[in-house]
Amino acid sequence: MPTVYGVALSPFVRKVRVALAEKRVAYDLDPVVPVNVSPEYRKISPLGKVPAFRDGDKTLADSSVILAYLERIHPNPPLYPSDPYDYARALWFEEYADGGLVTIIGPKIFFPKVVAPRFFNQKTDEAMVQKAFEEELPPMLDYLESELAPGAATLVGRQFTVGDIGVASQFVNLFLAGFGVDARRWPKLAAYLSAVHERPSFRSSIAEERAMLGV
Ligand SMILES: N[C@@H](CCC(=O)N[C@@H](CS)C(=O)NCC(=O)O)C(=O)O
Repeated sequence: MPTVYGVALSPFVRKVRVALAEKRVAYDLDPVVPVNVSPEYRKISPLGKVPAFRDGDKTLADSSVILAYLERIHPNPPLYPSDPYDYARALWFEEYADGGLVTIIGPKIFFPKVVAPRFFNQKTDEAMVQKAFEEELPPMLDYLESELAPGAATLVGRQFTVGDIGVASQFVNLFLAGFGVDARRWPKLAAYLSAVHERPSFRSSIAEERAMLGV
């Protein structure tokens, strides 16, 4: 059975777990916390980050790399469109999440609201969190709202892709931190996120993470 390394609350670990669930692949989870990682772990993940992945004697790091590998090993259901432009758009939304949304939701909202007080006994910088939520995040949500078709449950055509996994995974962290997406201001995005988070693949991760945090 393959092993996923990394704590469940990481949006990048969640991406891998959701992809495995979509593809109905069983795996073990080794909940590595990416702080002062061991030299052994660094051999699997040279940047010291989570997730990493082991499949027999093969190891990989980085959620996007792992998802690309999984697609080749377990092609069904496909999480990458076959049309070249749709394929690139799915990668773009994955990048929008992994390189864009995370820079606000991770260090400016989820970390100070959830990780700092619970795991590091640190006070939340509420002013930073409010500024991130009220000023920095909205333009990023405006863009997603503009990209969604009315009633769409997927970002690229009608196929559920790595783009949806990346984007919806970041919003799990926003919601776990106690924030939401205002359906009056971003109606398509709010409905889209509800639909994606209702998928069994996301539902089981979210339930497990809520139980971990007691929220
Ligand atoms: N591009 C990487 C990002 C992974 C990442 O930043 N993971 C965070 C946890 S959410 C981490 O390990 N941070 C520890 C560090 O940067 O040292 C991926 O997609 O896997």
